[in-house]
Amino acid sequence: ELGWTSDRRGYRYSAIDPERGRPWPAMPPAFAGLAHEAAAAAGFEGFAPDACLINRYAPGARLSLHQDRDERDDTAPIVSVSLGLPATFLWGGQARTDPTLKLPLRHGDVVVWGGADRLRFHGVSPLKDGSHAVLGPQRINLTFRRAG
Ligand code: MD6
Ligand code: FE
Repeated sequence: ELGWTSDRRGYRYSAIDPERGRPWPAMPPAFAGLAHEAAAAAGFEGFAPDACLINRYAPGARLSLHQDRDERDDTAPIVSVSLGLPATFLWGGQARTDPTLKLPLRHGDVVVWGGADRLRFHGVSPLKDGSHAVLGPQRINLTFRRAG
């Protein structure tokens, strides 16, 4: 229902894909179901994502420490699915300068965060060189959100 867009006016969630001038493709039910079940397993019942951001990381790419705070509903968790090359997830605190845990993420891993931890700082260390048996020299991360 919603996708992350950027233009001269800045960044925001939008119901229209600006490249096609049409609504985004529907979330595959299997993906929405996986996100719902992963959230429930982590204690967040009733998660119904309306957005899935897809980020591709090539070797060397990183994601600096940040908070996910562009979603209207911050009572809903974030569900993050990692595919392809392994990565190190940085799990910080409520302040940018808090110490970070380093969590290895491998193909198929799912991370859920929400509740009191919903706005924790987090990021991804620079991806190491390599090639994944299925996806080749890349990592793909899906994050499911309740954005609207
Ligand atoms: C990850 N991704 O790739 C963590 N945040 O493991 C994120 O923290 C993230 O993929 C905001 C927007 C897109 C993302
Ligand atoms: Fe994030």
